[in-house]
Amino acid sequence: MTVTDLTPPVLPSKIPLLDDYLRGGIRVGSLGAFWSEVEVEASALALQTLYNRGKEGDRIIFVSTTKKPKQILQALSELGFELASIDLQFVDAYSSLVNEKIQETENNVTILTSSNHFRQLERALENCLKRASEASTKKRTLVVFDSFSAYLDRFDSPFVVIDGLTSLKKLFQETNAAGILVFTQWAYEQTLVEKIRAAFDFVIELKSTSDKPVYAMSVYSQGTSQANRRLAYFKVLKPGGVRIYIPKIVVTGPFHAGKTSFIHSASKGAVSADRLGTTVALDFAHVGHKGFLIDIFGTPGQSRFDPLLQKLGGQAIGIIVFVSATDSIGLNRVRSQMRIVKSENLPYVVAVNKVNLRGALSLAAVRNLMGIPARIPMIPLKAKSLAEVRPNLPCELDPQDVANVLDKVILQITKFESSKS
Ligand SMILES: Nc1nc2c(ncn2[C@@H]2O[C@H](COP(=O)(O)OP(=O)(O)OP(=O)(O)O)[C@@H](O)[C@H]2O)c(=O)[nH]1
Ligand SMILES: [Mg+2]
Repeated sequence: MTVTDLTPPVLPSKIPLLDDYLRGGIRVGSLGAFWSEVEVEASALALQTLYNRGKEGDRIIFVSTTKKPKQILQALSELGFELASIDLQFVDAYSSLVNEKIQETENNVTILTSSNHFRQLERALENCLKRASEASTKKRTLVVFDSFSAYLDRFDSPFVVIDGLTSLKKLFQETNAAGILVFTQWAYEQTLVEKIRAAFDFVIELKSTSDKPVYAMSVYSQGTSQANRRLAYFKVLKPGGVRIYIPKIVVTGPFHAGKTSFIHSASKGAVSADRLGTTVALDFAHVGHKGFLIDIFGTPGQSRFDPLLQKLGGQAIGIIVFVSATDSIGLNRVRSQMRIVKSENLPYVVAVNKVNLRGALSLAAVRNLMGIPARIPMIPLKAKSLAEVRPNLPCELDPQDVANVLDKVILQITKFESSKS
């Protein structure tokens, strides 16, 4: 047997950063939690994971304790998720609790008649999972349990259920499955909280922030020390789903380098305050990119706006230094802008625009002139179509070049975060 045979396969959540933090994703046979404060949209993360795995061909079993399956389908549709090709089954541990007349006869719903009998729930799950693993040995199953805390609240002695988690995990190991439970922390006793946490292989802790509706997410797995905690921010878009949120990237650089052009190329909804072809206040855009949502602020290139630059730089979590390969005067000026935004202390990249114009300097020459260290990425850009460039009007930049800049700046930011922790 080789070493790889011993490693259980991994189900990536496909939520950016989360998979890095989980070292690849959710391990088959494991049990994890979205563990949240009240008021955090933890269910949205569970639904996003469910959807991402469903699209990858995994079977999904949703154990529902606070909603009817129909309401969950509704929540999925509000997030904009297309479910036609997804193998989704429900274990409904809710309807009988509220004495709903049970009308759902779809064959993908198992309704529990006694909603607070853990053995019954366990048996229903076991049946679903065993049937599934008989039908196909290759397919894997993700069990989503929302919400586990609401379910616990039904019991006078929740310890019985917590002990039951161990048998669930064993069941997952036998049936090529993994489970993720939503847990909202109310005022539980500390000993209970510790016991529950210890039952999970990993805990994704969710918190609200002062900047609602932005939430913070951090991951603990067994053996991870507090110091190794990694943090990410997210928002929930309806429709759209979960987006890892980067609150402020600042684009700085000399006059006329193409900063406004870049921001408008990155987002159709960008807004600018331009006068006579130059930016006089700010460019701003919400940019969606590969599961991230980034707020990008473009600064004016002229030096009279330096105080604004200073203020924005102080709040930035990443910088794009934007220069033109045809403007050697600007390449000199940019150094003072970089000092003002303190780019050296932040994750940053250098975007070199207009590389295909006559007289453009090579990337190496630009790096030399600006004195940029080798570890900092430099990304070339050009106009999408030279024929469409107009004097004093922003133009559209090559989409692949724009995407490269976004990729690289996100990488710098996330690398930077993890090197701090
Ligand atoms: N040929 C070419 N022209 C470009 C490119 N990018 C921008 N331009 C043109 O350069 C001029 C300045 O572009 P902007 O995007 O306004 O530059 P800016 O950096 O925002 O300028 P300020 O706000 O004044 O500092 C416009 O006429 C653009 O059409 C490019 O890649 N190639
Ligand atoms: Mg501008």
